[in-house]
Amino acid sequence: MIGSMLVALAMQGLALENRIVRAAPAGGDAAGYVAILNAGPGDSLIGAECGCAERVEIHRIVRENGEVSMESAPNLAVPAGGAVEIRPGSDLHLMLINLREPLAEGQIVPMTLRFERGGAVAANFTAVADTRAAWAGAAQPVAPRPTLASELQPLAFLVGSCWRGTFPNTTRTDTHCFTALPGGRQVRDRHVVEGASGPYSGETIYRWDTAARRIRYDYYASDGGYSGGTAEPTATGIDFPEEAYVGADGQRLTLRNRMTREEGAYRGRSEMQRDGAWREIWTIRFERIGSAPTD
Ligand SMILES: [Cu+2]
Repeated sequence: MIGSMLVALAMQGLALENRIVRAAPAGGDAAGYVAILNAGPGDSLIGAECGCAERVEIHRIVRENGEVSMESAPNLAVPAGGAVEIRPGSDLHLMLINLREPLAEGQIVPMTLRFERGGAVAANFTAVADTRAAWAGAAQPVAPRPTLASELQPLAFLVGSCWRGTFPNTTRTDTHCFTALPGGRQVRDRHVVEGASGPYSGETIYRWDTAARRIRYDYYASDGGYSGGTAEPTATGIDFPEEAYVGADGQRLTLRNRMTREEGAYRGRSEMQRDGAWREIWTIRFERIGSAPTD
């Protein structure tokens, strides 16, 4: 029965399955359950609402010194290409608090789940008397194939999007589009600089270096220049501590770059080493301008 109501929200990369809530009288509380499948980049469940209840909280069951209690969790991570099951019998449930109306068995209960990245996702839940039986009877949710290898997760926030920044004091723009290669073992960043004297573009491939246990990247530019280095995840973004760049003219440079995440954007800072000192080349804020084209 529940299986027939599956809705794949493919556009957002988020799908909600096995949506059930326990039948309960008005004025009481009811636990809700759902399987969240995420075919897209990493996300986080940050809240839920139901017209049927005063409020809905994400609850986690805590066992301490033989006592069982519930605490409200501010959010719940939903990994890229993964699934989270808020399942009867687990430590997680959605708590519908102070029901405004009775939830009778079989009743459709519209709810909205809010995700940090995916925004509001509305879905109909079904009130059931026995949540465990209903969950067990539902089609087993199948986690989507990972879109990105776990080692490349620090890049996940970039993947699937295009970002554009303007070089300081110019009208020159730099546009980067990040996609995962088939299999999710590499990330490709294609960029194009527009507004310069001539056309300039390039491509970076990121991959996990199994020997060095680091993310490695290699860049090839349309003018023949190339570079490479490693990427280190930080608390605020990604560092590229040492990039060996060879220009079209054969000149070798040592660069370092830092990517700092911001709301809907990231800040890129690039420095060059000269005479033992680091000098800034530029800092550019790249704003997300849309989805990356798939090919
Ligand atoms: Cu609870």
